[in-house]
Amino acid sequence: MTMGGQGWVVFGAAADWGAGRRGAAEGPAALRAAGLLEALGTAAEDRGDLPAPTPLPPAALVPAALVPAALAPSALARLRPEGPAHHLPRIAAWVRAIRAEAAAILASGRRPLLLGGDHSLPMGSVAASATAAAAAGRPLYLLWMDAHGDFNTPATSPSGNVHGMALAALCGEPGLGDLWGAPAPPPVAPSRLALLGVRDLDPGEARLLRARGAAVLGMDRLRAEGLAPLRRFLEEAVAAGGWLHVSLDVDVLDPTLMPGTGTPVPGGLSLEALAAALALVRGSGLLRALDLVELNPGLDPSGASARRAVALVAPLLATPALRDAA
Ligand code: HAR
Ligand code: MN
Ligand code: MN
Ligand code: MN
Repeated sequence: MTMGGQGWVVFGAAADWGAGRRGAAEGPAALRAAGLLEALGTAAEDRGDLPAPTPLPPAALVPAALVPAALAPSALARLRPEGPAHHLPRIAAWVRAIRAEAAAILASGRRPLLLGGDHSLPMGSVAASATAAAAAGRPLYLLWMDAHGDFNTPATSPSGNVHGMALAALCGEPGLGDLWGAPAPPPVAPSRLALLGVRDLDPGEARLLRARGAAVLGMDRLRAEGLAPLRRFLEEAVAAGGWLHVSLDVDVLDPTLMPGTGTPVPGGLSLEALAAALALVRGSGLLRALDLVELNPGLDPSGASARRAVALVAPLLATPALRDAA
């Protein structure tokens, strides 16, 4: 079979405005230096890194409820980055650029692989997947592999860091203003969302996740049930004729294996467990888009973190064919 119609197109977003510390912007270069493209083979195309976009005017983004009525525009500018969603105008510009790139790749019948960068950036790539799936009449399933829930809003976030709010915003929770511009993407349905490997939820996001009914396959559940809940999630997606987007935050791995990430949390996945989960994803034949985010190579001078990330995703991307190319 030919890979032309379903091959991967890699693009980088060297940005880390959504994270609490700098360094994830070096992720794309480190992943390439660790041999990502060689591992993907000749079927993949590398578009390089997106140019840094110009930040949007803050006034377009601040949700009305968070802006005191009498605040002058100059004072508004000073709300950043100390406000409830740090660096939002810059992040929104990146999100829009990433959405456009991923949408163009999907429209060409190929599959986008976003190299981050921090985990706010998939607000762009998942938005593209949601829009394209809706246009194709397919339900979008989203698998968020992460130590964290990323389900805060500016109102619940303990940090103001937007990478901890990305998934909530994608599910339609308010608070980030007109992040995407028009047309807004269809929200991800929490009933078609699974979080895998979670072990660090803030109280507000834990309540919100529970209220929305998303499947939280946390480390406690994985220890008790293994990958059976993930298998069921993927079977449901297959039965529904869905599309699958996987957003892989490298901090899902245990920090002893993945020290090169900005917000490590002990008690994470082993290499074997993550490889097994990704093998299930591959076997589903549904994978349409992948994000590989939160690698912060400066925190692991040995380079092992980047090499592990490449070794883990390479077999996933060798997926021979989609179940249904429609
Ligand atoms: N939950 C914390 C917050 O919202 C930490 C979020 C850290 N997020 C990431 N991406 N590294 O998963 O601030
Ligand atoms: Mn900041
Ligand atoms: Mn994350
Ligand atoms: Mn995380």
